[in-house]
Amino acid sequence: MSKLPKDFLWGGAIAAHQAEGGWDKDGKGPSVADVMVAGGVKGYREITDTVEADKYYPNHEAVDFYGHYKEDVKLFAEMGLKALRTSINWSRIFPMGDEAEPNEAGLQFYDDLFDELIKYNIEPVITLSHFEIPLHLAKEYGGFRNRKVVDFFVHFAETVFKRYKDKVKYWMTFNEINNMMDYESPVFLWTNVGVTIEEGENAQEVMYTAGHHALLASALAVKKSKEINPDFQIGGMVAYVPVYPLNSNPNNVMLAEEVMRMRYFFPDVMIRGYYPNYALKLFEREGLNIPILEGDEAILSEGTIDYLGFSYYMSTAVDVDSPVSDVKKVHGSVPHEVDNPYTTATDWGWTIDPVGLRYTLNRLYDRYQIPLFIVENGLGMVDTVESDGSIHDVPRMQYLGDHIEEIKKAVNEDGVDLIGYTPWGIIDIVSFTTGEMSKRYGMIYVDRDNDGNGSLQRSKKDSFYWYKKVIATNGEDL
Ligand code: P53
Repeated sequence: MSKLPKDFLWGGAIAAHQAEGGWDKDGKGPSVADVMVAGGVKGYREITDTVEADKYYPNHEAVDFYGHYKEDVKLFAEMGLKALRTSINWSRIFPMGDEAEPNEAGLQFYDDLFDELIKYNIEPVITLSHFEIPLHLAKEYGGFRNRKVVDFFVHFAETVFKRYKDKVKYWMTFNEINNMMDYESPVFLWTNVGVTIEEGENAQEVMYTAGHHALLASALAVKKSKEINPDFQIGGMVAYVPVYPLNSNPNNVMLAEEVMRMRYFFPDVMIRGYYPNYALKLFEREGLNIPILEGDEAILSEGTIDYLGFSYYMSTAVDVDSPVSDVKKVHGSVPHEVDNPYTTATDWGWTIDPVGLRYTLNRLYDRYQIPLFIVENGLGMVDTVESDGSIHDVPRMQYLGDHIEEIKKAVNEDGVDLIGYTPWGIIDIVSFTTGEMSKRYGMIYVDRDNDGNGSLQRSKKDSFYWYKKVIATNGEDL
């Protein structure tokens, strides 16, 4: 079988709020992530009004990538990473979000980080908004339900595009912008767009309003970016969890198709530059009043993205005969969801389905015909440290290897245009959905537990050596 392209971006991914810590260092303001206490597999993370003294907020210190980045980047280089995906912590640059002038110390941190990456020929792949909206914008403006926040985002984007125009080529606007489609679970609207639903509000209408504003913000940022550096590659980013029909019942096939619009709505607009008919029909049918103003259509059509980044962890299935369900899962729920008898699941209930990744690559490439980038994939599991300090994370290597096999088929047999692969949590970080440290994805272990104890010392898991070999052989030796 022929190899993956020579310039394939083998990498790793993290997000600022889950890795950096230093939540109030050097002028950083609090973000929406800084008021989220730890939860668990069974319950959502509580979102507090302000930072409360007697509560534990795992993102405040996280794994202190802020203080350890040089050591960590050196380990990434040793592994052979060609790319590191992370995000710029918005409230490090604009502590409140609505300032005219940025915080120089925050900008300097990312200059130093990008310089360190470039020193080792590691391409930075940067998300502008990965659940790190300044808390002030959420509290005082209502987040992206307020159109003013679009301007603040664009100002932030323009500031960092200008500052890093010679250091960063690959950008993404919003991480998993489609998470907010699960608007009945408070955590997704909060982290995606800084929105809280008030008593008596039509949550669907609020979501599409904030969603429209986020789409405008993304499109305006894309347009602005090209004026700053026409070589920039600006992507969108979605959480892609394919929804299968449970069986060949035509009604299930159609149901799966409809439910998949939860995944497609945002990229449809970001890639085609206009609202799909199924959404316009929904607004009409449900009587949703979405503030699409004159001129917005032009903004959307002029700010289409260059590539689509996506996360892939799992698939799910639906059945018309199953109730819409009020079981809300911490990782997001879809209506009529049922267990798929053909897939197994992790301890956190995320199904394991490598073939689903090849299917995903094909569905997305067929639909959009633009380059794709797998910017998250991985297995969250409990790691055991042996008495000699070694960590034999066999299931992780198995999971990643099985997925890489399917990636190779998608590229070599199906002809999908794929930029790269950056497995999630390349170094252990705080889990987004649960706030735990024990749900680990890393190939580099960090000594820290769910309560914040531990030396923060880094060590190599077996998967570190394994992934190094995978990269060195361009995916041949799995
Ligand atoms: P943790 C749902 C489905 C797929 C990916 O999650 C998801 C979600 C939740 O929105 O989120 C991404 O740490 C997200 C990362 C996150 C990662 O999945 O809960 O972009 O920030 O850490 C893994 O295991």
